[in-house]
Amino acid sequence: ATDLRSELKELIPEYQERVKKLRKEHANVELGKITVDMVLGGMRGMTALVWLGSAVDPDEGIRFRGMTIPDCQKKLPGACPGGEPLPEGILWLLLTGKIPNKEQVDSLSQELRSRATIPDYAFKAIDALPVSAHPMTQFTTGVMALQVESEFQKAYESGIPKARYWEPTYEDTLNLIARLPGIAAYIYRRKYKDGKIIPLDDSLDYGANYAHMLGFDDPEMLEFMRLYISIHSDHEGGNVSSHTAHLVASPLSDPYLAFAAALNGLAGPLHGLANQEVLRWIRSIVAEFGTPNISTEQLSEYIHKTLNSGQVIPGYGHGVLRKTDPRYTCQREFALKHLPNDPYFQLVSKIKEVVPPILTKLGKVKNPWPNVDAHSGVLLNYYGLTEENYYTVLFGVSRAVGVGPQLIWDRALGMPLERPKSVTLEKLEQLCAK
Ligand code: FCX
Repeated sequence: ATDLRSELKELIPEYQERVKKLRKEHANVELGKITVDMVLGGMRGMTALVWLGSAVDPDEGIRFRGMTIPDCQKKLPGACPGGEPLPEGILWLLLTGKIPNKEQVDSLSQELRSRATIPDYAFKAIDALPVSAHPMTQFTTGVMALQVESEFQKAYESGIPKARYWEPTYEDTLNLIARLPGIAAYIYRRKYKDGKIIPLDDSLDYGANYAHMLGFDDPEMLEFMRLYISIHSDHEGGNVSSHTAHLVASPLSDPYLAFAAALNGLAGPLHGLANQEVLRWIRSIVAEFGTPNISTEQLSEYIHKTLNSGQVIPGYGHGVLRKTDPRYTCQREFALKHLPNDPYFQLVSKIKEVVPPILTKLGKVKNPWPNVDAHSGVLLNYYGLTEENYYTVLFGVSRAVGVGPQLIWDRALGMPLERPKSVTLEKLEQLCAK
């Protein structure tokens, strides 16, 4: 089918059967043991969630429905032949597990544009905040205002049966994804530019339209936005934003409520806000030495200064990854192709040489290598999106493309309310004393 909803509808019975079979025939299969270290250590390594769209291997990094980033670049349709994957293609892939053709992706582009109209009160809700409010605060406020139109909430109130929950969830998710760029662009224009809305361009795809509405029309920037949204979309289910969305949706909170919660998690400096922190840190290096063109010794000295003051090196380390993040690598390749001589890019390259040995020497850092956030800022900065406090909003728009499909599957598969067990500290001590 050229229509995503019909394609999905055909798949649901088969997936439902698979889940039913697992629960019926394998309910008691053990997936590992739970240790005290896991309970006190942020549940690292504890397999506790099902996530259909993607999985992260510690060494290899992300695969979207089994496909690496280079696979996606090769096999998913681009705006032009050989171009970066269109986010519409990623959305299609994550939701259905199938590689869409150009016609399917174009029809999804068109569908998203047709759903993109934002009610005026959403802009007004944002306007009620001072311009000085952090862009992520303005963003969640905008998303909460969009919730007013939730189809799921209306359908639930009118008694929709459980077997059909996925349908209004699909509608909410597609409407949310369609409207996020307009909300996000408005925040950028309001905070940093003239406040005037640049309307959607009917000839542009999703990623290009977002760049356009922000005020950027350089074809290279449009390509970067397509790549950016695609690689930031999904990173399996246990990261803070994805897990939050899934958790909050589990008592049947609608996709807007769930996604606003996810954004609030993304806004933490150890998660999505790290992209902002990276550029801020790079700027502080340049300010310290008066130039981005510094020696290895100067850089090493500055890294030690950051660590000695008790701060983390933003953009380095990861909860799951143990090698360089392929999302970093593909941004580096994009930079090598389009901006090899940019002094900030060269500084980022130097940081990648100097930081890992220093973090390794600390002896406690499990992954000294760069993550996705170590690179995005210098690319955005190069294309004129210099306001780093805005960067996490770009991450947020992208994350909806990954989280949204899972929320639809959660309802299609009848996933229950999430409710793990907790213990008191005394109880934990008692269990250990045994
Ligand atoms: N700089 C300095 N210290 C670091 C570090 C870094 N980049 N990364 C980890 N460490 C420290 C931890 O702070 C911890 O120290 P402590 O025992 O004194 O508290 C120790 O090393 C062990 O942490 P580790 O097990 O390696 O890492 P975690 O799984 O606990 O945390 C994050 C992973 C990502 C939170 C951590 O590496 C970090 O703070 N990195 C910097 C922030 C960042 O880039 N976040 C973005 C991550 C991601 F890509 C995303 O969500 O977008």
